[in-house]
Amino acid sequence: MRLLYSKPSPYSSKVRMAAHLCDLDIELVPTNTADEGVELTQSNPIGKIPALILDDGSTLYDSRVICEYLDRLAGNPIIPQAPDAWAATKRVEALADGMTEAAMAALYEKRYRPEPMWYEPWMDKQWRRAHRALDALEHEVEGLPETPTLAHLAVASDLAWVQLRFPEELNGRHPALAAWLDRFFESHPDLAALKPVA
Ligand SMILES: N[C@@H](CCC(=O)N[C@@H](CS)C(=O)NCC(=O)O)C(=O)O
Repeated sequence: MRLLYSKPSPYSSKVRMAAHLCDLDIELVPTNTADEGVELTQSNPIGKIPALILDDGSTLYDSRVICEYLDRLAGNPIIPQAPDAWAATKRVEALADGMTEAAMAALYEKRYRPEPMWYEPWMDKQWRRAHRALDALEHEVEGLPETPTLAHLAVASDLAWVQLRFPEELNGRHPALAAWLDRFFESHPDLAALKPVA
């Protein structure tokens, strides 16, 4: 299997952590989404990473679908299958990824639009969304089980991305989450090696 990814991408980081815990070997293909290259757009018409190319040439996206697939291939080591535990895991994943989606929308506003066109009320809305999600994550991480699940991977990759792009948001505004992230990566150095980096 081959994974179209980039090093700073939080969703790619989550998939790489999942593949690691599922003990699956995946070839990594560095991919710049700005190029809208043929391999990317043929693998994922939406033109986003991560995208997984399976051995038979078929493809999978987005990160949540890829993680589900890897977990099934490996016999469910990271997604509990009992309904309540499954729901708790997937809710935290959706919350962490949704937080990142909002913060990334605010980032993209400044990255991809000329400054005179930046629309502050829209960026403010994204940050209100991200802040609510970060507040909720502070409570959610307290209830996570000891053994890492997909929920831990989503929270860790998403928080590490916030720390990379908006360090003050995590270290200054959410020190409890920053401390959780430090503790998690200290206990799991193999996963720390897969966090988003510039
Ligand atoms: N919901 C998707 C989100 C994927 C996503 O937004 N990926 C970003 C990189 S982390 C991307 O490809 N951005 C390029 C763009 O939006 O043009 C997932 O979980 O895979």
